[in-house]
Amino acid sequence: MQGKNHSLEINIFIDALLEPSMTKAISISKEYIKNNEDIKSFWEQIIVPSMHEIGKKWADNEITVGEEHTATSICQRVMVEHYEKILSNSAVNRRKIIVTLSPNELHVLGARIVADLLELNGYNVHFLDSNSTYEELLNLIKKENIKEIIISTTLISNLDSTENLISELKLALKERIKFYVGGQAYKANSEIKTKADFYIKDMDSLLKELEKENK
Ligand code: B12
Repeated sequence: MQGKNHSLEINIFIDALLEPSMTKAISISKEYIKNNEDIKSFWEQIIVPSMHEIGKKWADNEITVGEEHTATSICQRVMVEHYEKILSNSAVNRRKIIVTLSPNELHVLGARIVADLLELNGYNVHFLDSNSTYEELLNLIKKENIKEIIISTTLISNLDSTENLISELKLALKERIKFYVGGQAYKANSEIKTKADFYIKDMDSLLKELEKENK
């Protein structure tokens, strides 16, 4: 399914999200996903553009915030439907990584996609959403001896809190930890550094960078 024009599938998927029909959304994904490669393609080529389109419809007052919420839940449910396949690849190379969100960031789907695709590539991912506290994050880093942390940020207004979080963690941890940041908040200005070690523009670049760092 990769390398083709996905506009038809995107439109059908958006219709299922807005109907809303969980059953239709799941069956569209099952029809599309025949192997592990298709998981990455479905997450990136169907779910991401569909949710971005949902965002435009919300901004244009064509749909309500409730419909936006429902669309997110359906996407999360679709992703869970295929999680067993993802898990069968996870922890193959056993490198532990934390994927988390900036403080106050409620947009969880992008981070979840990043986490799933890292697991699909053999990483052992610990996922912390924005309900987690700073202490929980710090304890997990220490307990699991984490060396790499990925932070996803959607709202530009959350960039300052991201910078504070990274500064505090760097101060609190004696060991050298690498921070990788990305997400929509950086799209307008990739020069924003938020004291992270790397700004990464997409999933393929993240996988390359992680590999390079650990050679
Ligand atoms: C669903 C949604 C919500 C839901 C989120 C529910 C949930 N549990 O996630 C709810 C209703 C809570 C919500 C709330 C708000 N939202 Co909202 N939301 C969206 C919407 C429609 C979809 C988000 C999504 O899932 N996108 C799909 C994901 C998969 O894509 P992604 O985030 O881009 O992730 C990909 C890449 O960016 C990348 N990536 C992400 N992180 C990282 C990290 C690294 C290291 C790397 C390499 C890559 C990477 O990988 C992903 C896969 O390719 C977007 C529209 C949009 N453009 O995304 C608006 C949108 C993000 N929201 C917006 C706004 C304004 C808000 C609110 C401020 C509204 C309000 N006034 O209350 C609040 C803020 C809440 C908060 N504090 O976070 C604006 C943001 C504008 C801006 N530029 O700041 C958007 C763009 C809508 C719009 N068109 O205006 N929202």
